[in-house]
Amino acid sequence: MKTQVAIIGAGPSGLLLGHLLRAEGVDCVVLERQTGDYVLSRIRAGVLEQITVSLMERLGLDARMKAEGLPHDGFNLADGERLIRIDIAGLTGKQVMVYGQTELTRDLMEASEARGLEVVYSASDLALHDVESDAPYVTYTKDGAEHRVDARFIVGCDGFHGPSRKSIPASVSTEFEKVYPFGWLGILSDVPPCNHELIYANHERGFALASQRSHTRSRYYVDVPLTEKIEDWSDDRIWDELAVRLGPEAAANITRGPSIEKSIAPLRSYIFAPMRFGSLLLCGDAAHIVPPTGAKGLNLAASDVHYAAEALTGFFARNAPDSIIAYSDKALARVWKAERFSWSLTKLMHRFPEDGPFERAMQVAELDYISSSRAAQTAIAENYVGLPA
Ligand code: RFL
Ligand code: PHB
Repeated sequence: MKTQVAIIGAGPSGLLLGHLLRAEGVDCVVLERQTGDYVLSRIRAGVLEQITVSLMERLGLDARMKAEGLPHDGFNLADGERLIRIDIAGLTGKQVMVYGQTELTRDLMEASEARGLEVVYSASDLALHDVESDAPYVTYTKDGAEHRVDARFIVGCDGFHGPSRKSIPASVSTEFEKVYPFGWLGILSDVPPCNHELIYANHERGFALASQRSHTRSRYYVDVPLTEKIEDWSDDRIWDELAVRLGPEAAANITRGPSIEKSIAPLRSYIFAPMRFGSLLLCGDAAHIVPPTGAKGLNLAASDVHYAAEALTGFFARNAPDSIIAYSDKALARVWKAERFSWSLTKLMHRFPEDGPFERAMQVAELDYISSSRAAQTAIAENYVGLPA
């Protein structure tokens, strides 16, 4: 098979890019290792920035998001006693949209056939070849048969563990990494949220986040040491811990219920540069990971895809080959700022094993400063809502 762009991975990056390219008349195919149902079973992001919402609008795939998503004007930081509200709408004139990654992915998946976007699921043993040349190709196996896709470009949208990034030689790339000494234990439950806006809490006992997917579905997290086993966390133990860490005001409004999903996700900051090598471009988690504290992972994937679509349509539709060369620097400029914000909010809101009373006092002082400074709140709000692309 021959195409203009071979996209590896049908997560949100791969599907969004596929739709944007098809809308501009660029030929592409998306190759995914898992089944569609498996991709939809991964419970991940919940908060969309304007850039992600705008891409769905541009594609005309925003109807369900507009009907079922919850626009939020603000969120809260908690220090164990009080809530500090960050009025994102008042401070930036913008909003964020609470709409699950699963739902966004479903909307993209369901529209692919009608939009002429070919997605091959259950493609195993995928390998990239000749990515440094102008004639790269991908091989994979499906239903016992071997397949080959020749393309002008390959875009790696295959997440942190995918093969794309690994086909870029170490001699031309640099990795930046920070692994955090804790993970987030998440619980999803069909109960009303304890608050109409998100609450990120830094309590003596650790971090907690009260989030939501709808008026009837809640998503909560607590941080736990990486040595913890999910089997040791009964639903009751998680609800008890949330009630303490979120503080008395939120605790009074928590509705408990059975978990639909429960998992521990490690926290990491990671950047791979450059985000292009020869005819291979990287987008999303394939190139970078942020700790989830800033709600940036999916949104950064969307901004990469926006730049990649611009570069690729520039190449094919407008005869502008330089757009491909500019891709990595453009994408990385936004990535680094989102990495910085996610790292600083993670440091502010979590207890680190090496922290003593001094570091705790610094966190309390910073939260106190934020509570009284419009300038500090504006800086947080404009980063949270998403810096301009
Ligand atoms: P994905 O979603 O990992 O998709 C990659 C796809 O590539 C496929 N793949 C392969 N396909 C073919 N051949 C191979 N060899 C392949 N290897 C892998 C995979 O099966 C998969 O389908 O990456 P993508 O598209 O770049 O999207 C990134 C986002 O998923 C991620 O950044 C966010 O989920 C991060 N994240 C959050 N982001 C936000 O913007 N807001 C949030 O509120 C937010 N909360 C979160 C999060 C991530 C979390 N976890 C579990 C890591 C909360 C959590 C708990
Ligand atoms: C979520 O709802 O899963 C969520 C929300 C905000 C974050 C991270 C995760 O910062």
